[in-house]
Amino acid sequence: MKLSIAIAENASEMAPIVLRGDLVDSIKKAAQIGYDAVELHIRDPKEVDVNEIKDVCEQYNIEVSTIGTGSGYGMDKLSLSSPDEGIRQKAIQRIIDHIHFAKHFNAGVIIGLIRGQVKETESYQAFETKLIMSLKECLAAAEKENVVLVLEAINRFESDVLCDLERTAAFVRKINSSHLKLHIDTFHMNIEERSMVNSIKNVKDVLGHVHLADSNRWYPGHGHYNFKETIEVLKEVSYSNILAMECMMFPEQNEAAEKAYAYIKKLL
Ligand code: LER
Ligand code: MN
Repeated sequence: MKLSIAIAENASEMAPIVLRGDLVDSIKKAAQIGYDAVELHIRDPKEVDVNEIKDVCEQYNIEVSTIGTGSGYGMDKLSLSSPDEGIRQKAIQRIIDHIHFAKHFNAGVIIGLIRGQVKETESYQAFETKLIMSLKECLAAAEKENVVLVLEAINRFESDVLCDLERTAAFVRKINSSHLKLHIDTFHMNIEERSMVNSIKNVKDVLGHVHLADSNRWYPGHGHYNFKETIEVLKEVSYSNILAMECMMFPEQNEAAEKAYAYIKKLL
């Protein structure tokens, strides 16, 4: 398993983004700590210089594992399940832009909060119908570019739908595309799952991406989440992709990035 870390140019104080500021500087910092990859959280890929990112990754021998897309929902209010056709089309286009950007790095694209929420639609059925329609359009682009989309299970306090692994995996299986996988996050699992071991074993057929944060969303090792157990079960189900640190930057970003790396590295 390779270690990645969430980076963004800007993020709110409590957002689970570890390294903030100039993307090139964060990529250098991540490489110097020992990370294999970075997870780029970006609002609109059109605002990012692909060649600049490619060059620094090559120079520092580090990859871009994944693209975080949540600010399209948080800042631009885009939603793949919106009843407003204009908003839904803009959300599809934003994800397609992310797919084209991700293609340069052989990276995955995260479908997290940008899927929208049931409470913003008429009913669960309306939500699901629109989300499936939108994902099918995004997946047509993803299949063409051979980019994998990962659908994140997000806890009930942030999302009113697709919160636990069982239901999110069922949704992924229902779509039945080789380019759509399940994305799990230990912070959300700590709230939603009854047993981390059983939950992970039950979704191994669709598992595609993992976020790591401790129970308090600080860096792994600061709270009481059992990472040893989770990493053992990930090995048992032959998960060999990315583990991305998506945690808060406390007490300070460099310390969080270094401590997260040291704690998880020794468990691999
Ligand atoms: C995003 O990956 C996530 O985990 C959500 O909590 C949104 O921040
Ligand atoms: Mn996450």
